[in-house]
Amino acid sequence: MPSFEQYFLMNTDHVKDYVKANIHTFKNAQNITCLEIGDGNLNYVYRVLNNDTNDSVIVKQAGTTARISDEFVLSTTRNKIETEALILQHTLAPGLVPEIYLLDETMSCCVMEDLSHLTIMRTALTKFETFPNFAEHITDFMVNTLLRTSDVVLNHKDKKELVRKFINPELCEISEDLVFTEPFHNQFNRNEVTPGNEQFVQTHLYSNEELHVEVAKLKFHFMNNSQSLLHGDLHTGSIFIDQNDTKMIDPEFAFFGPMGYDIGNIMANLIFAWARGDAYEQKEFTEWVEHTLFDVLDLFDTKFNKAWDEYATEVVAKNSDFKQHYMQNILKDTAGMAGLELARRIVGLAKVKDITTIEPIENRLKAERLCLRVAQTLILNPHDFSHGGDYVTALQNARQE
Ligand code: SR1
Ligand code: MG
Repeated sequence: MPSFEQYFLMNTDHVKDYVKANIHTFKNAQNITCLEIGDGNLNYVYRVLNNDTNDSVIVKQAGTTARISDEFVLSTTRNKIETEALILQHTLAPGLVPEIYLLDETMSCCVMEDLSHLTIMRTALTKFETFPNFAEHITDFMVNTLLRTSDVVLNHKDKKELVRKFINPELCEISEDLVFTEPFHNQFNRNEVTPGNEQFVQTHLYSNEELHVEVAKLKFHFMNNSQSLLHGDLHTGSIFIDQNDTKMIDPEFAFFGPMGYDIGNIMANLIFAWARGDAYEQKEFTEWVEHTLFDVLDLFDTKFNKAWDEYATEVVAKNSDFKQHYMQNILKDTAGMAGLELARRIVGLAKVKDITTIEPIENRLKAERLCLRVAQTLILNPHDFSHGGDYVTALQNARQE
């Protein structure tokens, strides 16, 4: 058995030994199964099952490059950031993230609660499944993790310590490139525009100077506003779900940035689900998505206001006009960031199954153009999006164009 005292990338046999050596419920296990189940772009994820007791755990290990492409050479310390984010989020939003059993900084891995009885939300949405508790759960998660890591609530020195702890330059660079830069310029060789939409992308993204200015503002806002501890990659592939539970996973992109980035990612990924539902004429499903878009933003607003009154410690924040100003800025950021996520997942390196699996191709092209039209509206007119209903109206308008 390897000693696990020096980092190496484990295979399934190593992971079995690792769990036996480190997790007491597996210590004497004779009959262990281990499967690599990761489908993300960066890391390796193993499900380890003790067949005699039915105990199971997840082991997640960071490699030295991203799975999606060797071009991304990354420090394996990202696993520590992810695990520490999950530990903090667990205290702020209990029940909404997996429980961590072990963080191993040498092996750049963690062991956590097995959530494989749940489904990845994006996979379920592509089958037009709906989730009645999603809006409640995601808004509980976002209000608690975002507001309660901001200067509104935290002692400012403690908050600065956390900002330092969660400095995450490599993963932030990926977002700065893939979300804020490459989708809007055609000189980067990582974009992939679906044949048939080249001219549309040229006009609406690559040659759109007015859009470029707003994107630049959003990029600098992302890099320079350490407002809250973000999940940093809060899309529907980072959520496990069923009819009762919702669990947010994979915060390896966590860092202190503008709250609107997380909220905007959720809104954009619901829009991808809507666009797919629309392409397949799934009326009941698209209506559920519309209600959810509506509820996510409006519940966030209501709960955030309530939590502010309960948790704010900053003296100057105990002022209702300031609170309103703060919320208006979050909603404006949310719209802009949602627009960026919509654009980058259509033309950039990391796409989404909701759209890429739409057939026939004409319908995919149409859904992509719809997403890009909504993206443009969100980025250029973020002040027009202060309610969930404004997103639904934008979708319906873009559908008519
Ligand atoms: C190189 S990583 C590509 C994308 O996958 C992650 O989930 C993030 O969304 C990132 O932008
Ligand atoms: Mg991920």
